[in-house]
Amino acid sequence: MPQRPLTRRAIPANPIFMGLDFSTQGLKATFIDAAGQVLAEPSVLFDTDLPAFKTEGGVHHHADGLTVTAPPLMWVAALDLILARMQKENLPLAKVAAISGSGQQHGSVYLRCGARARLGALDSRLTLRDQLQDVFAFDAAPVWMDSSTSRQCRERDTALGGAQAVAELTGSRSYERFTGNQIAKIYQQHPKAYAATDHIALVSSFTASLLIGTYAPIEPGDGAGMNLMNIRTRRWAPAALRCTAPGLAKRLGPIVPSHKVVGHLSRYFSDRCGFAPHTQVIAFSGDNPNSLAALGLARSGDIAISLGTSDTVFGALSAPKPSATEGHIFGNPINPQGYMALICYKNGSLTREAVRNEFARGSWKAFEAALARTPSGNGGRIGFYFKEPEITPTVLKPVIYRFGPDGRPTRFTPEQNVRAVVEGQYLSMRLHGNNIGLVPQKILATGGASVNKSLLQVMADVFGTPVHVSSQPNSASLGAAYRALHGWHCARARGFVPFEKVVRAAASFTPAAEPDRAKHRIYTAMLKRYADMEKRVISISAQSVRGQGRDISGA
Ligand code: 5FX
Repeated sequence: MPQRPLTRRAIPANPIFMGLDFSTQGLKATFIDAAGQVLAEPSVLFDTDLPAFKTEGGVHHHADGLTVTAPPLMWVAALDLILARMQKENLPLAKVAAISGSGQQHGSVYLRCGARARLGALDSRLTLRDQLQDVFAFDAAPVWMDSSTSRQCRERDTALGGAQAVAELTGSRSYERFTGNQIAKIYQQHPKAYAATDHIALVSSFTASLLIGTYAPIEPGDGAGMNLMNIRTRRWAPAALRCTAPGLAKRLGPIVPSHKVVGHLSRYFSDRCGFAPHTQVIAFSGDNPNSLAALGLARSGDIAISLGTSDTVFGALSAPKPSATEGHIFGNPINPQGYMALICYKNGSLTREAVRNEFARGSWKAFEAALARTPSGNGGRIGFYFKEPEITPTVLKPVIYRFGPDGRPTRFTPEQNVRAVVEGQYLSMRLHGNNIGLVPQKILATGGASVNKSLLQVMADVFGTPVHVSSQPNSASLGAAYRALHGWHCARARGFVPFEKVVRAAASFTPAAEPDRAKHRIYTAMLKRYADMEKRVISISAQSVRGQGRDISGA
């Protein structure tokens, strides 16, 4: 999609729309016009632009190896900084008619009593950061990479009748990173701070709250990532709240449809940055629901694979089958009656990069050459590379497993390691995607690593379907901008308007790889062995976490 600079001299006659994406590593804004054309995309990187917060990849890893948090004040400071950059670039903020946004999913922000009043009375001469330092009941927000709440997950399973019952009710079995389990841990370990908490927000609703000057509600795309929302009614599930912490409903506030105007931009932003006072703010959602919106996936059919910090596989569904073992069902942010299915991997780009650094001299060129020199199927070798504790499947300890064609642990050459990490990741996506109804006719590849053609060819061969790519490598902020445009149209029509009627410019896709049928047959034959080995890996890893196992990680 061609981009042209947006300056005061090139102010479009029509209103413009802004999407803000608070991802794990940074904040990005996407400005579009009413036709969906991208106009400008300023951004901020947490580690380098805000070094005082001392994050690595936007987060703090704690000494227990399981707890991962981020400072919520950093997100506030990032908003200050990106707004300053927008002003410096002379972006015509007064033309912005509506804003929506995206946040890394599952992360939670705990606001103390008095926070609402503070948000509503901001002084436009000061930064947000200066005024919001002490509104947090906790300075650390648990984020999606956290895996420290296994105990709370088991307690939820027991209270609600088992893993399948939790999945049927909330769309997912109990997952460590899901917000309800994080809230339960905070309530149990810090009861005084929990008592002092007036409001609990997701990253998405917290950042929307900054804009509207009061607590913004949660919507069903992101609300489904908490193990607290009834996935079918899209309301809080009382039994799920009860087994989490007392007084939770009032701390969470309501759930509203994703296309709803949750408020208008507070006066602070018109006085300080020149936005129009009536700018609408549409409910913010999670990064994955926003990525779905960027691709216009309102109905079942195509699936998307996003190759990013976390790899995700997702698509729209009309009749979800929540599973006690696989993935998640979320609300579909562009179809209020619809759903989306998602599988999430923690070991995405950073793990591919770690293998590249160790076995391909840190060069993508050498990585691609290694892929080209090795046969599809890797001669029967299968590898599992968990640099981070993994979500799909659950593996709580970082470890690498390598199996030879005879199924025995073995060493791989550098080239075999390169092929094994790529094939293993896609075989896993095919296996687990199938299990929750994500069977692609066509794959839309997005995310930073989707620029790598040889990765896409292996993807096409493993799935046996064509792979298309978007000209927009990072889609959550674009999806948020599209949702701003959509919500604005819905508000004007005083009711829901089908997304595809008003957002015709959903990201344009171009073919990137066609499957090779013979290679696809090799992968289909490999899938059963992969599934069997994955079971072994889960079992070895569970024993090793309990201190009885051994790692088999020959290089
Ligand atoms: C989804 O369930 C996830 O945990 C991740 O994709 C986060 O949303 C990344 F921000």
